Amino acid sequence: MATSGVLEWQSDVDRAGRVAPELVERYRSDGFVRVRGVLDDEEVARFRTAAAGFLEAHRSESFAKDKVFTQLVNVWRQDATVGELTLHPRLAAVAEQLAGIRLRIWHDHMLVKEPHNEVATEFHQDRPYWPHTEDRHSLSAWVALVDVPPERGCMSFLPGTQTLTGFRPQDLHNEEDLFTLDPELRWLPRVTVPLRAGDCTFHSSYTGHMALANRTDQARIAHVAIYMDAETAYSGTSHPVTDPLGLAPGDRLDGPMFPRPAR
Ligand code: AKG
Repeated sequence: MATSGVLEWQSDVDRAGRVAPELVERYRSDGFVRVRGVLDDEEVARFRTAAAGFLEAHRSESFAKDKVFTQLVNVWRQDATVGELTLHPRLAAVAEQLAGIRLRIWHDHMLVKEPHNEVATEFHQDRPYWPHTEDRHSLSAWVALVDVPPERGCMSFLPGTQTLTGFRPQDLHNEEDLFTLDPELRWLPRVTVPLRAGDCTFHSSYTGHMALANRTDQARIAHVAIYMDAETAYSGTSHPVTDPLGLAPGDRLDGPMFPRPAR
């Protein structure tokens, strides 16, 4: 257990993935919550080593081609150790308590802000990008594999925005874009959430969020497991994860490409 002198850092989750009802309530009212100590020190070291190795071997395959982040998608299908993290039963147990429904993996991605990338990920919602229909809820588990203070690029959230379900996709390169859709959102409190390695934030796919720039010498390595309602169907719109699959609108997003996480 690490102490900061001000805070006693501790785990918010037991080995089986149970969290206190207050955390579930906080997630449901704010649209995000921090869960400390989802991974223990040994797990952090193992997953960080695997993620860093995968990053070195695959950096050139980044889906994002600019300085915002290096983005490696569906790592769980390519690296067995990182796959254990994506399908981690403790992480999934927390996600299902927060969501209150059965979930599947939509996809994962490793999001790395390289040292001194100096570029923020601007405010956006996730769900408008996704080709989903018939879903009741979806959420991301953003796992810090290194310490992520604000200066290394932690996330900030707009509490309560998980109820805003009608917006078009927003440009995460454009600081203004979300606020042009609703100028009132500019005046909401912005909650910035630093994480120690092994901590996690969960955010609803409709919650407005951004990540600060990395202004440090060390890479910000985050691994994000994204969960969708187990009943989700394909809407028919284009997305890099579903485009190669030859799906028809209305097909269920299930089977081995969209597994239920490990139990
Ligand atoms: C997400 O996980 O939905 C994000 O937008 C993360 C942004 C980042 O880590 O830079």
